[in-house]
Amino acid sequence: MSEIERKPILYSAVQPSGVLTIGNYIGALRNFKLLSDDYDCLFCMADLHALTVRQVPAELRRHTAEVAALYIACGLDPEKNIIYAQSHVHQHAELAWILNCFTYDGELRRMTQFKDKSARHADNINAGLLTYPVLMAADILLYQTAVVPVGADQKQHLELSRDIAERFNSLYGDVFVVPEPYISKSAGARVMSLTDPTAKMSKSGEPDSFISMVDDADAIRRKIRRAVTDSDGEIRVDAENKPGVTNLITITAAMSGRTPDEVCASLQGQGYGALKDAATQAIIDTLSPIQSEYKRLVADKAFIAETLKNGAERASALANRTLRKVYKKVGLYQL
Ligand code: ATP
Ligand code: LTN
Repeated sequence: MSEIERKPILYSAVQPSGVLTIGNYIGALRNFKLLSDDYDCLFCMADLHALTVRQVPAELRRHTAEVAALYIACGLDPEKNIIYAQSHVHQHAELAWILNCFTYDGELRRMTQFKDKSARHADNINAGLLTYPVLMAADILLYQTAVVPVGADQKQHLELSRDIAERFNSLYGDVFVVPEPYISKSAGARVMSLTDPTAKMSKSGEPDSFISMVDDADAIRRKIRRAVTDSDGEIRVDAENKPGVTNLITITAAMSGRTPDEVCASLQGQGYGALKDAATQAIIDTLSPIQSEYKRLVADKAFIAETLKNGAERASALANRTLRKVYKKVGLYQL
């Protein structure tokens, strides 16, 4: 446990609301292994957050184990890093309640994700969807997190976490570390849907719109072949006028460790067929080794269970210190 206190804390979470996509990989997972050298890291499966949208119980359970296996298959050592499920550490829900009392209704209603998800799930605009960012603030603040790697879509939520932390600290003294966003060099890499390249690729999108981390070569080839492009035939980066082609260039570059310019230069004078072949190959080459490791891990149910148990124990010990301090500060009777 002392090891976890030496370096600054990095916190990240993914909702186990589906199978992770190459968008999650490019925007998040692929950077984590490098970061884990410089930070003490917690990687969480945000299963409580996933409940804000209706889930099939058996699938939520399965996806939670799968995300854990994927984290490890992407090179994260579960001894060195804390890999755990949010619901296994009860302090998250408890701190979220307290923080709810330090967050204003108006702040929550302004959140872009709340507005988007309310529109997409108009039949289920539950209170959890509104208070989602408060639970996220609790996740982060419980561990005295210094940095949170976030994609553009989560920046607003992190700002709110900072506001809540500062509000609480100004009332009760320095209880929370105020977290900084971590914007990686590749933060610009936002992967778009293959069927509608003006929308973000999302694991809860329709099946042909994303490539999952566990898709086989045939599925990858088929989905890329069908990906929306345009009719001008030129391979160049122009997100506004050529979102589909730009997206394929982004994916190819990210998956082959090149810059978008290098990808364009290597395909000069060729058509979209060549771009799609290059994208397909880059994805298959990157995912193959991860997939074989993933298959081995996910089949080992005892190992996954042990990893989650160990992660929850370590996370819980850390979380408890912050929660005790908060309870004391706000005046809850101490036994
Ligand atoms: P959902 O479809 O359930 O809303 P999602 O696929 O959008 O989920 P999240 O679980 O919200 O993914 O995000 C996990 C991490 O992956 C976050 O750090 C997020 O910024 C990153 N991420 C998600 N989608 C993309 C994308 N298309 N491009 C780049 N990064 C992404
Ligand atoms: N809201 C995030 C998932 C998430 C998270 C967090 C990310 C939940 N808690 C804490 C960073 C820190 C998402 O949808 N990407």
